[in-house]
Amino acid sequence: MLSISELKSLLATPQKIVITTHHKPDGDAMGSSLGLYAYLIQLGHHVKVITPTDYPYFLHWLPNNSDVIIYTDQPDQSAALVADAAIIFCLDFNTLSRINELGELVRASDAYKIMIDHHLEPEDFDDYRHWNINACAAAQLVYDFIVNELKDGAMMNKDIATCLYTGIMTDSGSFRFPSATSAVYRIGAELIDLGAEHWKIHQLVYDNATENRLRFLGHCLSNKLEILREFNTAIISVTKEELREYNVATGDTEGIVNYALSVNGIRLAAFIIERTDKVKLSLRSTGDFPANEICKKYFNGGGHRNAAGGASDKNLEDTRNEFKSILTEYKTQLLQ
Ligand SMILES: [Mn+2]
Repeated sequence: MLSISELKSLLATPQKIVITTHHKPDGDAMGSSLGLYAYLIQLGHHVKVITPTDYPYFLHWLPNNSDVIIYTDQPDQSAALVADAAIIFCLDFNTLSRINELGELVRASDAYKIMIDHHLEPEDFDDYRHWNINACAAAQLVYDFIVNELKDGAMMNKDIATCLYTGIMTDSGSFRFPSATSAVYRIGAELIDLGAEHWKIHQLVYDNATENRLRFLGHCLSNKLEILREFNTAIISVTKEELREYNVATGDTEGIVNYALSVNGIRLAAFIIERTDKVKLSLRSTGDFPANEICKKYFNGGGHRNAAGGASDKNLEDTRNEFKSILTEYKTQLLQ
């Protein structure tokens, strides 16, 4: 393990640095990565952000987005950068399986590995860890890392603030989840003072839907929403054919599960989607209902208590039925 002073002295001279984040990056993954990127380039480091896969169009406006390398587009260049890096920052994930094939490349690299994350049960692959499950976003921890660990708050600027605000906003449900504590609001205020245009960021992320996305959402709500009042649970499940029919792109399915959760009295919502290789599940819950437990126990996944995901090798119909049969076990908690 590295100490913070060893890490600080390492960062005192220009290094080859890779920042990577989980596959199918979301607002926090990209916001924390590009926020740290904007900080590190100021110090004169040679920095690359490498994502395992592509990510939604509504994150492409983030500062320095054009410098991001997508592993699946440029595997050889990505592998060379990882092998050559002196430091690899791993943001918003804590097991190497979350970054697909990049994971084994990172493991094999001689670089110092720095984990900045807020997910449960970190794997032991890192040399320095800034980890806190109570943080609402990895972006919050990047803020804390720069300002309180490296004591380099003077280097904060508008680009960093914009990226970190995006990460905190998206992972905290626009500052409304219980994880959005008064401390998080204070960081938000600080980021606004540094130049983050909160109204514009919100608009670019949330009021930026394609026509396809909105029509697909309409289809899900009108035709696919299933309410199980006996379990206070709502399910939306969609087939491959429907994804094709609506021309659904990366990111278009994001957040649809939250509409199911917004129905009055619903404690648990599932969005079940048939992908080419697997059936994927995305669960959301309210209060202390452990969505992550269901994902971990039955669907080879995990996540946070109120937001978790998993996958199944069964077909869509069987996966939906399996999910429904599991609800009996949780009936008391669901009806609380
Ligand atoms: Mn996150």
